[in-house]
Parts: sequence; C-alpha cells; structure tokens
Amino acid sequence: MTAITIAVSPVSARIGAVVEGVRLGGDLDAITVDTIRGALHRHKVIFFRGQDHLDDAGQLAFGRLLGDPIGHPTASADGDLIVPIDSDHGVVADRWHTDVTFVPAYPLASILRAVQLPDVGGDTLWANTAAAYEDLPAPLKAFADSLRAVHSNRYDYAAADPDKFSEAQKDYRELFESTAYETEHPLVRVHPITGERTLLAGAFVRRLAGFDAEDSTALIELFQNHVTRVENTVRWQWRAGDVAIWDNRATQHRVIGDFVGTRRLLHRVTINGDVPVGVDGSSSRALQPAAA
Ligand SMILES: O=C(O)CCC(=O)C(=O)O
Ligand SMILES: [Fe+2]
Repeated sequence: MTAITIAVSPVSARIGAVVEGVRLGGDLDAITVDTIRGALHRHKVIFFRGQDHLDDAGQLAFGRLLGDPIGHPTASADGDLIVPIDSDHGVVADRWHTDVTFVPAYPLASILRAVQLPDVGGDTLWANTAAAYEDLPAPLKAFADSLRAVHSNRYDYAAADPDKFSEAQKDYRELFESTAYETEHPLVRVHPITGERTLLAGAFVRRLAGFDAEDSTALIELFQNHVTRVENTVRWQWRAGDVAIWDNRATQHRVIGDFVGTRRLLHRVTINGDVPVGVDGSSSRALQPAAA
C-alpha cells in the first residue's frame, strides 16, 4: 500500500534519483523494499531526504532488508557493522573507487547516512559504470571484455606523497592494509540482476593481467576515463537527514575533499556481495590470501 505513494525522480539523465515517500527503517513492507531495489538497479544511486529519525540501529535494520550487512575486511572491529566515514580519522576517499574490490565477493550495495556535515563542501560523486561501458566504441568493448585486472588494498604510493599524511591518516592506512588482499577480476562484470555489462575498475586496480606496468597504466587510464566522464556522473550535496544508497556492482564514487578544517561524519552500512562473472563466464579469483 505504501508503494503507491513512492515517487522516484531522476536527478540526471544517466545516474541518480531522489526517492520520496519512504521513511527508512527495518519495518518496511516487501513492496516498498522491491520498489527501492528496483530504483537502485535502474538509477545506480538513490537519495532519500529527511531521514532524521534514523539512528545506527534503524540504518542497520533497513540494511538487513536489502541483504547481509558486513563490516570492512580490515578497517572494522569484529562484528562492527557500522563503518564510520570520519574526517577526524583522516578517512577521505577522494579517489574514484568501487568499495572493497580487493576481495572477490565485494559488497553489492552501501547505505550512507549523514551524521555530521561541514558547513560547506564534502559533496559525493557517483559514476555509472554500465553507461561507461555502453558508451565505448565496439572494438574497445570487445577488448575490455577480454581483460582481467588485479585489485589490491595495498596503497598505491606512486599516486600520492605519503609524507603529507597526518598521524591519524597513517594509522588508518596501516589498519586498512593490515591484511594484504589481492583479487583478479574481469574488467567487464555482467551485473547479476540487470544483465548489464559494467566496467570494474577504480582506485584499487594495480595492473592488468598479462601487460607490463607501462601498458597497464595506459590501458587502465583509458577505461577509467570513460567511467568518470561527467556525463556519467552525479554530484550530491549532503543535507542533514540525507541517506544515499548505491549499487556497488554498477558504480564508482568519491568524495570531493574540499572541507578541510570542519568535521564530516557519515555512517555506512555495507551489504555483502557476490563473486563477479565476466562476459566469457569466468569468475573473479583471489590471489591473496590464496584460496585454501
Ligand atoms: O565520504 C564520502 O562521501 C564517500 C566515502 C566512501 O567512499 C564510502 O562511504 O564508501
Ligand atoms: Fe567508498
């Protein structure tokens, strides 16, 4: 019955929609949850305003309606299902990424809730990786279909100056890398629900299997540039009470790190995912830790 009153309004042509008429929590009926899931798969990231009633328990209870919440493989304490995205801890995800792609069955979705926002800045960007694939010229699609990429949680020190890190950032980085993970994924993942082909890349990619460092870097950049074309992105300006949910199987995201000096805190609930399958039917495989 509640589903009748739900309105889904796109905020750009290719990605993102605002969902109105839902009070998020653990008590939503099946039709409402189906409507939310459908909007998520169609629009890749969906936004809910005015969810000020929501606390950690409510956010987690809602998460359970979408699947199995999981902590972060290295950065979460055991059993802790709320992942704080806290600027005080130096956690600034300001490079384009899909969450946790250094493991095979990386999360299928995340639910991010604004807890404390800076006065200005700190918007989040999402990119549609299915639209990015769809835009490729046919020969590049065929080439991408044949590639596999190695993802790792070890920091890419070539990409930034570690001397710039604060102590809090160094501590977080150490925790994040405390267990080394490396996974080989197909560069093109077939989405298990929509059947769409998506480009699976982002900041955790280290190299393409079968290519030397130079060719890997050039080729990864070529595909990554298609993902982040502004036509494939949406930018969200957070307000108190906002919740964003993204399909982590069809998007990349990043924060805009322009809020230095003011605290920004969001709480994330992450939903366990499934092992990707490429166009040729081959799955991702763990390189580290090696499968038993
Ligand atoms: O801080 C943000 O807006 C995004 C953080 C992030 O990458 C995440 O929650 O997975
Ligand atoms: Fe993220």
